[in-house]
Amino acid sequence: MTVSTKKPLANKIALAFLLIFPLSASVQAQECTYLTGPADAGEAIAASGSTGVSKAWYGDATTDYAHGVLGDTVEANVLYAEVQGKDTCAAAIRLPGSSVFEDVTPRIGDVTGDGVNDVVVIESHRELGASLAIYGTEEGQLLKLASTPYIGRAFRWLAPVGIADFTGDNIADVAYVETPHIGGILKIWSFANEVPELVVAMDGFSNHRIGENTITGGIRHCGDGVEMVLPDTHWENTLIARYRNKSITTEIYANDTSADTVQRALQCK
Ligand SMILES: [Ca+2]
Ligand SMILES: [Ca+2]
Repeated sequence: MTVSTKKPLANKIALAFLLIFPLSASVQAQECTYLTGPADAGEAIAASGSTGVSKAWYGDATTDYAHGVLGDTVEANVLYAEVQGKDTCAAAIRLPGSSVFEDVTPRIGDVTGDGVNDVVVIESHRELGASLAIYGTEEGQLLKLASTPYIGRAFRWLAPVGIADFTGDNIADVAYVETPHIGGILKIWSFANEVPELVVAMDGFSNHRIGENTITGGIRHCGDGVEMVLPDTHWENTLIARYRNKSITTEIYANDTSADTVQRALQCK
């Protein structure tokens, strides 16, 4: 309930203030209004000094896609992104009703090779399942630069391993596990010049369990090139996977997949 109390003296003072300082109302800072996203969705922040997208996060919680592999059926309809050096409200893009961002957090990196940071996200279509999509910004607007084909069926997901240059062309690539719950396939994609290209695919991996709101494993640099840390399909072993000579080789790091073990592997221990 709103209580209205008349304060004639205060009103006169306020009016006098406005007459004396007529510009004060027009120099107010711009208000940015953001929709709230899924409760456990994190934000991504780019390294300082980089160009392009500096911060990205999800908004507008929706229950339109009742898959629920991330612990609840609340996903996001909107992606927000701030751009380095631009002191304005964040750019925003809303997916059409057929799709949601089914993800834990956006990722920031330059995967197109132009030196400008992009946003890497998971989009799920209600009939075709997940796709990995790359967004950039242009004149304050977010736009999709490239994406992988949808998996092809509803409720089929993918979980990113990380962003790194696996191929050695000095342009970061993206690795993910497709269908990590039902026999995961590790895929590395290049998005150089905004052209999606599947570099390699190999089955036998997983990096997510149904109901968890985190993705297990990731990328490590331990002096022997880029390596991936992730569990095998049955979550029996923690593996180190490498892209070498146009194929993926694996090595067993440990015969368990506990969070501690995976963390030790990521820390090169
Ligand atoms: Ca880029
Ligand atoms: Ca590359």
